[in-house]
Amino acid sequence: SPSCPDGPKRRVCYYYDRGIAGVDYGEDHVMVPRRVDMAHALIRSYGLLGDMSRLRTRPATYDDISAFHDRGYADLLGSLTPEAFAGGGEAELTARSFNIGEPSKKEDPRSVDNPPIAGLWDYCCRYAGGSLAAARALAAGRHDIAINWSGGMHHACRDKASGFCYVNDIVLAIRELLAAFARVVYVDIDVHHGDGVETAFVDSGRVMTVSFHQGTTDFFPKGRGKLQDVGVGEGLYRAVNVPLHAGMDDEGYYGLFQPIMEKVMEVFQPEAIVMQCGGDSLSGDPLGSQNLSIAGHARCVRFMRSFNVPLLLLGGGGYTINHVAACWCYETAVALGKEIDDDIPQHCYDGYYQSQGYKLHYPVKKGLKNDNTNHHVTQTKNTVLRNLAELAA
Ligand code: ZLM
Ligand code: CA
Ligand code: ZN
Repeated sequence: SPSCPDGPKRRVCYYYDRGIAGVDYGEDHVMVPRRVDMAHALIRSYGLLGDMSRLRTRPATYDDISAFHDRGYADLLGSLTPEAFAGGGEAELTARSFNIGEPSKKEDPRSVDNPPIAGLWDYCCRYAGGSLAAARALAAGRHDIAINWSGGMHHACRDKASGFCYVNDIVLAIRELLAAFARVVYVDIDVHHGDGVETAFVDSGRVMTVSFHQGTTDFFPKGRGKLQDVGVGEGLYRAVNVPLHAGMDDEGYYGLFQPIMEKVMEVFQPEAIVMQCGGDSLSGDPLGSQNLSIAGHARCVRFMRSFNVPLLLLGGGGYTINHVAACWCYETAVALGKEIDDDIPQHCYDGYYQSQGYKLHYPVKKGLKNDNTNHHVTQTKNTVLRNLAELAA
Protein backbone atom coordinates (compact mmCIF):
# COMPACT_ATOMS: atom_id res chain seq x y z
CA SER A 1 0.00 0.00 0.00
CA PRO A 2 1.16 3.57 -0.54
CA SER A 3 3.25 4.94 2.28
CA CYS A 4 3.01 8.22 4.15
CA PRO A 5 5.27 9.94 6.70
CA ASP A 6 4.31 7.51 9.46
CA GLY A 7 4.03 4.14 7.76
CA PRO A 8 1.30 2.89 5.42
CA LYS A 9 -1.83 4.91 4.80
CA ARG A 10 -4.89 4.19 6.92
CA ARG A 11 -8.49 4.00 5.80
CA VAL A 12 -10.04 6.83 7.80
CA CYS A 13 -13.74 7.52 8.27
CA TYR A 14 -15.09 10.71 9.75
CA TYR A 15 -18.37 11.54 11.38
CA TYR A 16 -19.83 15.02 11.59
CA ASP A 17 -23.45 16.00 12.22
CA ARG A 18 -24.11 19.73 11.83
CA GLY A 19 -27.17 19.37 14.09
CA ILE A 20 -24.70 19.42 17.00
CA ALA A 21 -23.15 22.81 16.16
CA GLY A 22 -26.22 24.80 17.16
CA VAL A 23 -26.61 23.24 20.61
CA ASP A 24 -26.44 25.87 23.34
CA TYR A 25 -25.40 25.09 26.92
CA GLY A 26 -26.26 28.67 27.90
CA GLU A 27 -24.91 32.07 26.98
CA ASP A 28 -21.81 32.05 29.21
CA HIS A 29 -21.29 28.31 29.55
CA VAL A 30 -17.73 27.18 28.91
CA MET A 31 -18.83 24.25 26.71
CA VAL A 32 -19.40 25.49 23.17
CA PRO A 33 -20.49 22.76 20.71
CA ARG A 34 -19.84 25.16 17.83
CA ARG A 35 -16.10 24.43 18.30
CA VAL A 36 -16.77 21.13 16.46
CA ASP A 37 -18.26 23.05 13.54
CA MET A 38 -15.12 25.22 13.58
CA ALA A 39 -12.93 22.11 13.50
CA HIS A 40 -15.03 20.72 10.65
CA ALA A 41 -14.77 23.95 8.64
CA LEU A 42 -11.00 23.97 9.17
CA ILE A 43 -10.69 20.31 8.13
CA ARG A 44 -12.66 21.13 4.99
CA SER A 45 -10.58 24.22 4.25
CA TYR A 46 -7.38 22.12 4.33
CA GLY A 47 -8.98 19.76 1.79
CA LEU A 48 -8.89 16.80 4.20
CA LEU A 49 -12.52 15.74 3.65
CA GLY A 50 -11.54 14.29 0.27
CA ASP A 51 -9.13 11.87 1.97
CA MET A 52 -11.72 10.31 4.31
CA SER A 53 -15.06 8.56 4.01
CA ARG A 54 -17.80 10.62 5.53
CA LEU A 55 -20.13 8.50 7.66
CA ARG A 56 -23.76 9.38 7.31
CA THR A 57 -25.74 7.60 9.91
CA ARG A 58 -28.84 7.56 12.05
CA PRO A 59 -28.79 9.08 15.52
CA ALA A 60 -28.58 6.64 18.43
CA THR A 61 -31.93 5.21 19.53
CA TYR A 62 -33.48 4.86 22.97
CA ASP A 63 -32.45 1.18 22.89
CA ASP A 64 -28.85 2.04 21.97
CA ILE A 65 -28.66 4.47 24.89
CA SER A 66 -30.45 2.30 27.45
CA ALA A 67 -28.04 -0.55 26.66
CA PHE A 68 -25.83 1.25 29.21
CA HIS A 69 -27.92 3.98 30.79
CA ASP A 70 -30.65 3.55 33.38
CA ARG A 71 -34.12 3.59 31.75
CA GLY A 72 -35.49 6.14 34.21
CA TYR A 73 -32.59 8.47 33.31
CA ALA A 74 -33.02 7.85 29.56
CA ASP A 75 -36.76 8.58 29.90
CA LEU A 76 -35.97 11.87 31.61
CA LEU A 77 -33.44 12.82 28.90
CA GLY A 78 -36.05 12.03 26.26
CA SER A 79 -38.78 14.12 27.83
CA LEU A 80 -37.05 17.11 29.43
CA THR A 81 -37.52 20.55 27.86
CA PRO A 82 -36.20 23.88 29.16
CA GLU A 83 -39.82 25.05 29.43
CA ALA A 84 -40.89 22.10 31.59
CA PHE A 85 -37.81 22.60 33.78
CA ALA A 86 -38.45 26.33 34.18
CA GLY A 87 -42.09 25.63 35.02
CA GLY A 88 -40.88 23.96 38.22
CA GLY A 89 -42.83 21.05 39.63
CA GLU A 90 -42.17 17.41 38.82
CA ALA A 91 -40.00 17.91 35.70
CA GLU A 92 -37.57 20.15 37.57
CA LEU A 93 -37.32 17.84 40.57
CA THR A 94 -36.78 14.77 38.40
CA ALA A 95 -34.15 16.57 36.33
CA ARG A 96 -32.30 17.68 39.46
CA SER A 97 -32.37 14.14 40.83
CA PHE A 98 -30.38 13.13 37.71
CA ASN A 99 -27.95 16.05 38.18
CA ILE A 100 -29.47 18.19 35.40
CA GLY A 101 -29.89 21.80 36.51
CA GLU A 102 -27.84 22.14 39.66
CA PRO A 103 -29.02 20.34 42.75
CA SER A 104 -28.96 23.51 44.86
CA LYS A 105 -31.55 26.25 44.31
CA LYS A 106 -29.37 28.89 45.91
CA GLU A 107 -26.82 29.04 43.10
CA ASP A 108 -27.02 31.36 40.14
CA PRO A 109 -29.30 29.49 37.70
CA ARG A 110 -26.90 30.16 34.84
CA SER A 111 -23.94 28.67 36.64
CA VAL A 112 -24.82 25.04 36.07
CA ASP A 113 -22.54 22.31 34.76
CA ASN A 114 -25.37 20.31 33.15
CA PRO A 115 -28.16 22.66 32.08
CA PRO A 116 -31.55 21.45 30.75
CA ILE A 117 -30.62 22.49 27.20
CA ALA A 118 -33.06 22.83 24.31
CA GLY A 119 -32.91 19.77 22.04
CA LEU A 120 -31.10 17.73 24.71
CA TRP A 121 -32.25 14.28 23.57
CA ASP A 122 -31.54 15.06 19.92
CA TYR A 123 -28.05 16.29 20.86
CA CYS A 124 -27.30 13.12 22.86
CA CYS A 125 -28.60 10.83 20.10
CA ARG A 126 -26.50 12.62 17.49
CA TYR A 127 -23.15 12.61 19.30
CA ALA A 128 -23.69 9.07 20.60
CA GLY A 129 -24.87 7.93 17.14
CA GLY A 130 -21.59 9.21 15.72
CA SER A 131 -19.45 7.24 18.15
CA LEU A 132 -21.56 4.11 17.64
CA ALA A 133 -21.33 4.39 13.85
CA ALA A 134 -17.58 4.95 14.14
CA ALA A 135 -17.23 1.85 16.35
CA ARG A 136 -19.28 -0.22 13.89
CA ALA A 137 -17.10 0.91 10.97
CA LEU A 138 -14.02 -0.38 12.85
CA ALA A 139 -15.75 -3.58 14.00
CA ALA A 140 -16.76 -4.36 10.40
CA GLY A 141 -13.13 -3.96 9.33
CA ARG A 142 -14.12 -1.30 6.79
CA HIS A 143 -11.83 1.34 8.25
CA ASP A 144 -8.61 1.53 10.28
CA ILE A 145 -9.33 4.84 12.03
CA ALA A 146 -12.71 6.39 12.82
CA ILE A 147 -13.19 9.97 14.06
CA ASN A 148 -16.03 11.68 15.96
CA TRP A 149 -14.91 15.01 17.42
CA SER A 150 -18.42 15.55 18.86
CA GLY A 151 -18.03 12.54 21.13
CA GLY A 152 -15.82 11.84 24.11
CA MET A 153 -18.31 12.66 26.87
CA HIS A 154 -16.42 10.69 29.49
CA HIS A 155 -18.12 11.83 32.73
CA ALA A 156 -21.71 10.70 32.05
CA CYS A 157 -22.80 7.97 34.46
CA ARG A 158 -25.27 5.13 34.09
CA ASP A 159 -27.96 7.10 35.91
CA LYS A 160 -26.89 10.73 35.94
CA ALA A 161 -25.32 13.60 34.04
CA SER A 162 -21.93 14.90 35.12
CA GLY A 163 -19.35 17.41 33.92
CA PHE A 164 -21.23 18.68 30.82
CA CYS A 165 -21.85 15.04 29.76
CA TYR A 166 -25.34 13.49 29.54
CA VAL A 167 -24.89 10.26 27.57
CA ASN A 168 -21.60 8.36 27.71
CA ASP A 169 -20.94 7.75 24.02
CA ILE A 170 -17.55 6.24 24.89
CA VAL A 171 -19.04 3.44 26.97
CA LEU A 172 -21.59 2.75 24.20
CA ALA A 173 -18.84 2.65 21.56
CA ILE A 174 -16.60 0.35 23.63
CA ARG A 175 -19.54 -2.04 24.19
CA GLU A 176 -20.04 -2.10 20.42
CA LEU A 177 -16.34 -2.82 19.84
CA LEU A 178 -16.42 -5.69 22.37
CA ALA A 179 -18.81 -7.55 20.06
CA ALA A 180 -15.98 -7.81 17.51
CA PHE A 181 -12.75 -7.47 19.47
CA ALA A 182 -11.50 -9.49 22.45
CA ARG A 183 -9.84 -6.60 24.27
CA VAL A 184 -10.18 -2.81 23.98
CA VAL A 185 -7.87 -0.20 25.45
CA TYR A 186 -9.25 3.23 26.32
CA VAL A 187 -6.82 6.15 26.62
CA ASP A 188 -7.93 9.60 27.77
CA ILE A 189 -5.75 12.72 27.39
CA ASP A 190 -8.47 15.18 28.43
CA VAL A 191 -7.21 17.20 31.44
CA HIS A 192 -10.03 15.66 33.54
CA HIS A 193 -10.19 12.08 34.77
CA GLY A 194 -12.26 9.72 32.59
CA ASP A 195 -14.38 8.63 35.57
CA GLY A 196 -17.54 7.52 33.75
CA VAL A 197 -15.61 5.17 31.49
CA GLU A 198 -13.36 3.83 34.26
CA THR A 199 -16.37 3.08 36.47
CA ALA A 200 -18.24 1.29 33.67
CA PHE A 201 -15.34 -1.13 33.07
CA VAL A 202 -13.56 -1.11 36.45
CA ASP A 203 -14.08 -4.87 36.93
CA SER A 204 -13.72 -5.90 33.29
CA GLY A 205 -10.85 -8.05 32.12
CA ARG A 206 -11.57 -7.06 28.49
CA VAL A 207 -11.28 -3.28 28.77
CA MET A 208 -8.26 -1.43 30.06
CA THR A 209 -8.82 2.25 30.86
CA VAL A 210 -5.95 4.73 31.03
CA SER A 211 -6.39 8.37 32.01
CA PHE A 212 -3.81 11.15 32.16
CA HIS A 213 -5.29 14.08 34.09
CA GLN A 214 -4.76 16.98 36.42
CA GLY A 215 -4.81 15.51 39.90
CA THR A 216 -4.48 18.68 41.96
CA THR A 217 -6.62 19.08 45.11
CA ASP A 218 -10.33 19.58 44.39
CA PHE A 219 -9.88 19.37 40.62
CA PHE A 220 -12.96 17.88 38.96
CA PRO A 221 -13.97 15.02 39.34
CA LYS A 222 -12.83 15.38 42.93
CA GLY A 223 -11.23 12.30 44.47
CA ARG A 224 -11.10 10.24 41.27
CA GLY A 225 -8.14 8.98 39.24
CA LYS A 226 -5.61 8.40 41.98
CA LEU A 227 -2.37 6.59 41.16
CA GLN A 228 -3.50 3.82 43.52
CA ASP A 229 -6.82 3.26 41.69
CA VAL A 230 -5.97 0.18 39.62
CA GLY A 231 -9.27 -1.63 39.00
CA VAL A 232 -10.99 -4.49 40.85
CA GLY A 233 -11.71 -8.20 40.34
CA GLU A 234 -11.13 -9.26 36.71
CA GLY A 235 -10.20 -5.63 36.11
CA LEU A 236 -7.33 -5.58 38.59
CA TYR A 237 -4.39 -3.63 37.10
CA ARG A 238 -6.61 -2.85 34.10
CA ALA A 239 -7.40 0.66 35.29
CA VAL A 240 -4.42 3.00 34.93
CA ASN A 241 -4.31 6.49 36.41
CA VAL A 242 -1.65 9.11 35.78
CA PRO A 243 -2.37 12.21 37.89
CA LEU A 244 -0.36 15.32 37.03
CA HIS A 245 0.33 18.64 38.69
CA ALA A 246 -0.16 21.95 36.88
CA GLY A 247 2.19 23.17 34.17
CA MET A 248 3.11 19.90 32.45
CA ASP A 249 4.97 20.55 29.19
CA ASP A 250 5.27 18.50 25.97
CA GLU A 251 8.49 16.78 26.95
CA GLY A 252 7.35 15.76 30.42
CA TYR A 253 3.96 14.56 29.16
CA TYR A 254 5.34 12.41 26.36
CA GLY A 255 8.02 11.11 28.73
CA LEU A 256 5.16 9.51 30.68
CA PHE A 257 2.74 8.80 27.83
CA GLN A 258 5.14 6.93 25.54
CA PRO A 259 6.58 4.36 27.99
CA ILE A 260 3.23 3.81 29.74
CA MET A 261 1.25 3.26 26.54
CA GLU A 262 4.01 1.10 25.09
CA LYS A 263 3.78 -1.14 28.17
CA VAL A 264 -0.04 -1.12 28.08
CA MET A 265 0.03 -2.33 24.47
CA GLU A 266 2.62 -4.98 25.31
CA VAL A 267 0.93 -6.50 28.35
CA PHE A 268 -2.73 -6.11 27.32
CA GLN A 269 -2.48 -6.75 23.55
CA PRO A 270 -5.71 -4.91 22.66
CA GLU A 271 -7.47 -5.51 19.36
CA ALA A 272 -8.88 -1.96 19.29
CA ILE A 273 -8.01 1.44 20.78
CA VAL A 274 -10.41 4.20 21.81
CA MET A 275 -8.73 7.55 22.40
CA GLN A 276 -10.44 10.54 24.03
CA CYS A 277 -8.58 13.62 22.75
CA GLY A 278 -9.96 16.33 25.03
CA GLY A 279 -8.34 19.66 24.15
CA ASP A 280 -8.40 21.07 27.68
CA SER A 281 -4.91 19.66 28.33
CA LEU A 282 -3.62 22.26 25.85
CA SER A 283 -1.72 25.32 27.03
CA GLY A 284 -3.93 28.27 27.97
CA ASP A 285 -7.12 26.32 28.64
CA PRO A 286 -9.33 28.18 31.15
CA LEU A 287 -10.22 24.99 33.08
CA GLY A 288 -6.99 23.02 32.82
CA SER A 289 -3.52 24.24 33.81
CA GLN A 290 -1.35 22.05 31.60
CA ASN A 291 1.06 23.48 29.04
CA LEU A 292 0.85 21.15 26.03
CA SER A 293 1.26 22.44 22.50
CA ILE A 294 -0.90 21.12 19.69
CA ALA A 295 2.18 19.23 18.46
CA GLY A 296 2.66 17.67 21.92
CA HIS A 297 -1.00 16.65 22.16
CA ALA A 298 -0.99 15.25 18.62
CA ARG A 299 2.22 13.34 19.26
CA CYS A 300 0.21 11.12 21.62
CA VAL A 301 -2.33 10.48 18.85
CA ARG A 302 0.47 9.69 16.39
CA PHE A 303 1.98 7.24 18.87
CA MET A 304 -1.31 5.34 19.32
CA ARG A 305 -1.76 5.27 15.53
CA SER A 306 1.68 3.71 15.11
CA PHE A 307 0.49 0.40 16.63
CA ASN A 308 -1.66 -0.25 13.56
CA VAL A 309 -4.60 -1.39 15.67
CA PRO A 310 -8.16 -0.18 14.82
CA LEU A 311 -8.37 3.28 16.36
CA LEU A 312 -11.39 5.36 17.39
CA LEU A 313 -10.61 9.06 17.95
CA LEU A 314 -13.07 11.11 20.00
CA GLY A 315 -13.23 14.70 21.22
CA GLY A 316 -14.01 15.80 24.77
CA GLY A 317 -13.17 18.96 26.66
CA GLY A 318 -11.43 22.05 25.35
CA TYR A 319 -12.53 25.57 26.25
CA THR A 320 -10.46 27.88 24.06
CA ILE A 321 -12.44 27.13 20.95
CA ASN A 322 -9.90 28.30 18.36
CA HIS A 323 -7.19 26.17 20.01
CA VAL A 324 -9.38 23.08 20.15
CA ALA A 325 -10.56 23.40 16.55
CA ALA A 326 -6.95 23.81 15.37
CA CYS A 327 -5.89 20.81 17.46
CA TRP A 328 -8.58 18.44 16.15
CA CYS A 329 -7.94 19.56 12.58
CA TYR A 330 -4.23 18.82 13.00
CA GLU A 331 -5.03 15.45 14.59
CA THR A 332 -7.29 14.61 11.66
CA ALA A 333 -4.25 15.19 9.43
CA VAL A 334 -2.17 12.98 11.76
CA ALA A 335 -4.78 10.21 11.40
CA LEU A 336 -4.44 10.54 7.61
CA GLY A 337 -0.65 10.55 7.83
CA LYS A 338 -0.53 13.97 6.17
CA GLU A 339 1.50 17.01 7.11
CA ILE A 340 -0.54 20.22 6.75
CA ASP A 341 0.61 23.82 6.42
CA ASP A 342 0.78 25.98 9.53
CA ASP A 343 -1.01 28.83 7.69
CA ILE A 344 -4.76 28.59 8.25
CA PRO A 345 -6.59 28.80 4.90
CA GLN A 346 -9.27 31.45 4.40
CA HIS A 347 -12.62 30.07 5.49
CA CYS A 348 -15.83 31.04 7.30
CA TYR A 349 -14.28 31.02 10.81
CA ASP A 350 -10.80 32.38 10.02
CA GLY A 351 -11.40 35.52 12.11
CA TYR A 352 -11.28 33.36 15.25
CA TYR A 353 -7.59 32.66 14.57
CA GLN A 354 -6.41 36.26 14.36
CA SER A 355 -5.04 36.12 17.95
CA GLN A 356 -2.78 33.25 16.91
CA GLY A 357 -1.58 35.00 13.75
CA TYR A 358 -3.73 32.71 11.56
CA LYS A 359 -1.35 29.85 12.40
CA LEU A 360 -2.48 26.36 13.42
CA HIS A 361 0.31 25.93 15.97
CA TYR A 362 -0.13 28.72 18.52
CA PRO A 363 2.70 29.20 21.06
CA VAL A 364 2.55 27.64 24.55
CA LYS A 365 2.96 29.77 27.68
CA LYS A 366 6.64 30.66 27.99
CA GLY A 367 8.07 30.43 31.49
CA LEU A 368 4.94 28.86 33.01
CA LYS A 369 5.89 27.06 36.21
CA ASN A 370 5.86 23.27 35.83
CA ASP A 371 4.82 21.85 39.21
CA ASN A 372 5.76 18.34 38.07
CA THR A 373 9.25 17.73 39.45
CA ASN A 374 11.47 15.19 37.73
CA HIS A 375 11.28 13.16 40.93
CA HIS A 376 7.46 13.12 40.92
CA VAL A 377 7.27 12.22 37.23
CA THR A 378 9.77 9.37 37.65
CA GLN A 379 7.93 8.03 40.72
CA THR A 380 4.59 8.12 38.89
CA LYS A 381 6.02 6.39 35.83
CA ASN A 382 7.72 3.67 37.89
CA THR A 383 4.60 2.96 39.95
CA VAL A 384 2.43 2.63 36.83
CA LEU A 385 4.98 0.44 35.03
CA ARG A 386 5.31 -1.78 38.12
CA ASN A 387 1.51 -2.25 38.24
CA LEU A 388 1.42 -3.07 34.53
CA ALA A 389 4.19 -5.63 34.97
CA GLU A 390 1.77 -7.58 37.20
CA LEU A 391 -0.24 -8.36 34.04
CA ALA A 392 2.78 -9.69 32.21
CA ALA A 393 3.65 -12.07 35.05
N1 ZLM B 1 -20.25 24.59 39.43
N2 ZLM B 1 -20.84 29.02 33.40
C1 ZLM B 1 -15.22 18.92 32.34
C2 ZLM B 1 -16.31 19.19 33.36
C3 ZLM B 1 -15.84 20.07 34.50
C4 ZLM B 1 -18.31 21.25 40.01
C5 ZLM B 1 -18.10 23.73 40.39
C6 ZLM B 1 -20.91 25.11 38.25
C7 ZLM B 1 -16.69 24.53 35.46
C8 ZLM B 1 -17.39 25.72 34.99
C9 ZLM B 1 -20.81 26.71 33.86
C10 ZLM B 1 -21.63 30.19 32.99
C11 ZLM B 1 -14.70 17.50 30.28
C12 ZLM B 1 -17.15 21.30 39.01
C13 ZLM B 1 -18.79 24.41 39.20
C14 ZLM B 1 -20.35 26.37 37.72
C15 ZLM B 1 -20.19 22.63 40.97
C16 ZLM B 1 -16.29 22.53 36.20
C17 ZLM B 1 -21.47 27.82 33.46
C18 ZLM B 1 -17.41 28.06 34.49
C19 ZLM B 1 -18.76 27.97 34.12
O1 ZLM B 1 -18.94 30.22 33.59
C20 ZLM B 1 -19.50 29.15 33.70
C21 ZLM B 1 -22.11 30.99 34.17
C22 ZLM B 1 -19.42 26.77 34.20
C23 ZLM B 1 -18.74 25.62 34.63
C24 ZLM B 1 -16.74 26.92 34.93
N3 ZLM B 1 -17.27 23.38 35.85
C25 ZLM B 1 -15.32 24.36 35.59
N4 ZLM B 1 -15.12 23.10 36.05
C26 ZLM B 1 -16.49 21.14 36.66
C27 ZLM B 1 -16.91 20.22 35.52
C28 ZLM B 1 -15.77 18.15 31.16
O2 ZLM B 1 -13.83 18.48 29.74
O3 ZLM B 1 -13.87 16.62 31.01
C29 ZLM B 1 -15.33 16.68 29.16
C30 ZLM B 1 -16.25 17.39 28.26
N5 ZLM B 1 -17.46 21.09 37.72
O4 ZLM B 1 -16.02 21.54 39.37
C31 ZLM B 1 -18.75 22.40 40.65
C32 ZLM B 1 -18.07 21.35 41.39
C33 ZLM B 1 -20.90 23.33 39.79
CA1 CA C 1 -7.90 12.32 31.18
ZN1 ZN D 1 -12.02 17.89 30.43
